[in-house]
Amino acid sequence: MLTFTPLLGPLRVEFSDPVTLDQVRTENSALQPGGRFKPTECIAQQKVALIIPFRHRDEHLKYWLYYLHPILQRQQLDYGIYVINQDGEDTFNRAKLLNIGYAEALKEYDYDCFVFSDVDLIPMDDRNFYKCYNKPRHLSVSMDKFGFRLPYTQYFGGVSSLSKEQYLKINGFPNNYWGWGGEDDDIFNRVTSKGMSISRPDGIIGKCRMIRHERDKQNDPNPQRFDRIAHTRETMASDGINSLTYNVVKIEKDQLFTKITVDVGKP
Ligand SMILES: [Mn+2]
Repeated sequence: MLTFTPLLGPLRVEFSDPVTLDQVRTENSALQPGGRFKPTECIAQQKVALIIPFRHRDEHLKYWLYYLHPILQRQQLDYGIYVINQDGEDTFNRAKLLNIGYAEALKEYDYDCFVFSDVDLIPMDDRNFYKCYNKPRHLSVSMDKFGFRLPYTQYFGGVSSLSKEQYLKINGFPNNYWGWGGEDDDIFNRVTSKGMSISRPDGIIGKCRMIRHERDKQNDPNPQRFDRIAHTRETMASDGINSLTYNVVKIEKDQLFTKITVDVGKP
């Protein structure tokens, strides 16, 4: 007899019904504190840390947790959820928050795979495995926002996964992209300049929905992004996980996630 739920394939995803954290907690009673889960029927192939860069998006986080926890459990992953919350109101730095998530998750557990996800992106098919592959993987390939297709071939934004080995090979992510845009292209450049290519699910399995929202405050398009992207090859050896500095302000353990509030500095 199966005591776990098998994969369902295509999923209904919508953001009209209200969701409360208490409801999500009740529906995910098998979780350990900090949003940790491990299958009981088998030994998971990978230990996966899910890293979410965050600020003022509690409404989106509720939906993310509501949809993702059951999916990740059906995928039989040994996983933990890390919400990396940028303290203060200075300019947002997504890629630096991702680096911090990598570093902080490894302080807790011997993760070998890292899935980096925006808080407002929900997969529409649970065959889209939130795990690592033999190449860095782009998971959000077919977003409703872009008419369910890639905005451009090199697009690596939204949701991606890298094994620890792949992440270290590219020296992690850039720390100096302040504001919106470019850091995902820089990461793509890091991957290809180290001789790797990316893998993707097909456009059906890779469908996902983005929760509609206004542009955040203190996250205006970064005017330096084009110049920075043009120089990834020269800068990546000295800017990355090997140069990461930050201060942890607070660590909170919810049943559904670990929230780490950090001071990332300013431009
Ligand atoms: Mn968005």
